Amino acid sequence: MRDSCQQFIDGQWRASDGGRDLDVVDPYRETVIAKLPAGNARDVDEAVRAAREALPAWRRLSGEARGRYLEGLADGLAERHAALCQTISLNGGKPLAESQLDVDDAIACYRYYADLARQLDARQGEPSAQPVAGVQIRRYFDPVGVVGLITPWNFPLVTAAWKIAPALAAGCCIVFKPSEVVPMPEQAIADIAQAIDLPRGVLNLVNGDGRGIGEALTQHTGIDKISFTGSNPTGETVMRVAATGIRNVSLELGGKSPIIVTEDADIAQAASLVMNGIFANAGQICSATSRLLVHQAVAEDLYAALSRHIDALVMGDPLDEATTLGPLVSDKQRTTVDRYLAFAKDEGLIPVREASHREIPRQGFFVAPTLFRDVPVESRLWREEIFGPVLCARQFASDDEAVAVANDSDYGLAASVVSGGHERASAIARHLTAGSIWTNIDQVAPPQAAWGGGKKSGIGRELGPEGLAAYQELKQVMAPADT
Ligand code: TXE
Repeated sequence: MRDSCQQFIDGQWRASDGGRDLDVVDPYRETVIAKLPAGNARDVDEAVRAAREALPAWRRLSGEARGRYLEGLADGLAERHAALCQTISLNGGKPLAESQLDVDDAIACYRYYADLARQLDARQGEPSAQPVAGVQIRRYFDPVGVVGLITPWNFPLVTAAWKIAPALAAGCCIVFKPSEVVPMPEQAIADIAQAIDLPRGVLNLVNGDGRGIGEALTQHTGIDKISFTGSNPTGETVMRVAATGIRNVSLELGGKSPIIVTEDADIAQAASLVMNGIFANAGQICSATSRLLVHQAVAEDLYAALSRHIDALVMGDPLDEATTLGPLVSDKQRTTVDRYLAFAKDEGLIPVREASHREIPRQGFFVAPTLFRDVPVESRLWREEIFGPVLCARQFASDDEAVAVANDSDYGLAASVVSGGHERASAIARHLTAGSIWTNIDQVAPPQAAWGGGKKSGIGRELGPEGLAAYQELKQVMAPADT
């Protein structure tokens, strides 16, 4: 880990003049582990200028060459694997096994887009698949330009990789603002960029919070596109600000994803999938399946199995390999989740596992894992993203009812179906409104498969070929057919 973060601009780490220091906190020990020297609007300005200067050469480079740099970023992360896992767990409160996923998935993402970058060379100038008599149409995939990337704290390396890798593959130059809550792991990306001699200005990193740096970045007219992952209110602000100058946006926002368990499901498998869907990363996942819809015939069996699993969760030091449920990322996030538990009391919700049944570690921003049953669809806990280890359940009598209740949500990011028969699971999935649906499988998010959702879950897709297209402008060159 770097002792102190600075700003990485034009290929160099440099100190900010007049920036503020922000506390970086270990959410388990509740101690300040670093001071983050936040940048200021001047740093953003210089980072944008460096990115604009680097753009002409970077976009002209072959996809093959850009792919080599992306492999270099992946190799750099792989070399730092163990240290990064420690840093992610220390700064973010994730159990070590989950931090490993963050690093592994980020590496896989850089390698995947290295491949797509290489394939891009052969695709430039491809004939259109829609022939027009007498006209030859050739398609080119140009980079969008200079992009501002803003990420949250819940998967620091993965959310960064989902943006940085396709942006570089497409030929864009970057100004990246990591979350101020978990900024330590992301500094490695700039270190690696420097170590592999990524051309100056192609990737710039400016530290700071939303007010200081996020706003300066979204407002900067030298930025052609903003890609943002975070909360809905901030997403709305980003979109509003990007309207000035008609700048492009991609938004990956919240979710309130359902998991449907039918009466023919294997209860042991269902319990495991439900547990992973809501308690991984202490529920701080945009795709967390926080609404359980279980067929009334097997509801009691499933609740009993879930209670046993919840009992077996080990809350403790994220750096201890035995820990399976870490603290929430911050005191602020714990307060948010506690507020929802207070709403639950006011609403008279029935906990299957009472928070008081579990002893919470004395230190750390912990919230006890909680399961509410028979939650009315009007409940705030059923409708709003909580982003904590809180599962709301209700029963259904038919698949049609399950689908209707699942789709009755402001969000449309993800969903899960657990069923005895694959055809039945697929039929239910076919009628759900969500970007990613898992049937009888954990929440896998391979780089090959597009990620994103409709309704208030955002705009656009990350990952897959669509994730690359998000950083490209399609250019069509037309000529007489005989040329
Ligand atoms: O998000 P913010 P927070 C949801 C989740 C959580 C809630 C709040 O429900 O409880 O959001 O989390 C930057 N202009 N998600 O407060 O504020 C900020 O510095 C530009 C879901 O952490 O949206 C950080 O880098 N940028 C989500 C990033 O936006 C601004 C993951 C996210 O912060 C800005 C995280 C501004 N005006 C939280 N204000 C998911 N989709 O997975 C802040 N930022």
